[in-house]
Amino acid sequence: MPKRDTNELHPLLLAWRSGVVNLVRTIVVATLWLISAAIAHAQVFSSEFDSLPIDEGWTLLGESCEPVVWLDNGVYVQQLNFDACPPPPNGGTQTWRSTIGDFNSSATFFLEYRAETSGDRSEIPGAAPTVVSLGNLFGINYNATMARDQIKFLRDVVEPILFFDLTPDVPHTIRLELYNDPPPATYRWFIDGAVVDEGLAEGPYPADDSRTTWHGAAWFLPTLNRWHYIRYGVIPADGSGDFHSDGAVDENDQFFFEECLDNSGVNVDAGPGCRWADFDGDTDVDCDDWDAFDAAWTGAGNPTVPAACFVPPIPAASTWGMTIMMLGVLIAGTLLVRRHRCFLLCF
Ligand SMILES: [Ca+2]
Ligand SMILES: [Ca+2]
Ligand SMILES: [Ca+2]
Ligand SMILES: [Ca+2]
Repeated sequence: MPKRDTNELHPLLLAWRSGVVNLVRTIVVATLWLISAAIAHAQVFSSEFDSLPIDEGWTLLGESCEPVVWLDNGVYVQQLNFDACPPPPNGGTQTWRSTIGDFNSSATFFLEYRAETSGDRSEIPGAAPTVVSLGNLFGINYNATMARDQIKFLRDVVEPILFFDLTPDVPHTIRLELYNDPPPATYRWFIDGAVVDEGLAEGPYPADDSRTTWHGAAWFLPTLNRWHYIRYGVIPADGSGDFHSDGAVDENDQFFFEECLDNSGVNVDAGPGCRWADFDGDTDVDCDDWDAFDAAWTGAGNPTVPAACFVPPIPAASTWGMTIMMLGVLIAGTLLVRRHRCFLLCF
């Protein structure tokens, strides 16, 4: 059958076909834009525990002996004991996981978490009371097991195991930074902002089916674990104001900027997790940095000024004039009233 010449198609059919092509093109462009926007915004994953882990992107890997959990003002609490399955060992546990394959081939990567636990250091050999680990199926493993007053870092089964004492009964910020490119890949562990271990890594990470796992457990003793946040992703550029490395300085960054500001101030080192917020590179995050953050703002409108950096507006010259005139009128009025009283009462 001879092919029909397009020119023979009815003008209405041609218009309809052109409309469909344009619609498909628009949908494809919009979809690609949305995908690129999602990827761009996914440079940092943050779980702040304003809601339950399941609602913040974590998958429950397993639990046992009826862990009791709740949220407490942005903190996820795990109460793990032996009530449901006595006697020890091996009481309550709860384990959460997330794949981090989106960050494969990243030049840099960090994981930072803030937590506090009542669990005893004697629990550490039993992978308790808290564990955070990064690993994959090819042997790379970064593992932090934290108790009330001690933490153990395990980088691989063949590497030295490191123990550090911790101040008990306060939350601690644990941070791992990985530098993959340029090679050779290196790692750096921090406790509360201070480097405690660094060196050559086994290889670039994340790579090859990577995942992060966090876990609470009661081995021989009960524990109360308080998880403040867990964040990971690409290390944001120093002084960029762009926590998520998404090219925008907006309300998504402001929460983290204000956290840095609250924990720092003039000449107080803000720590490795806040280098991106330190615009002038003097290690602190103060109101000078806020001014730079404000100037770099690309979000809608203007950012809300943090209370620490709020400066009341100075009255304009005309306002000063009005104020002085009103004060003069008040003083004159007071003097007149006094004289009037004296005229009536003083004779
Ligand atoms: Ca929190
Ligand atoms: Ca940003
Ligand atoms: Ca400063
Ligand atoms: Ca600064």
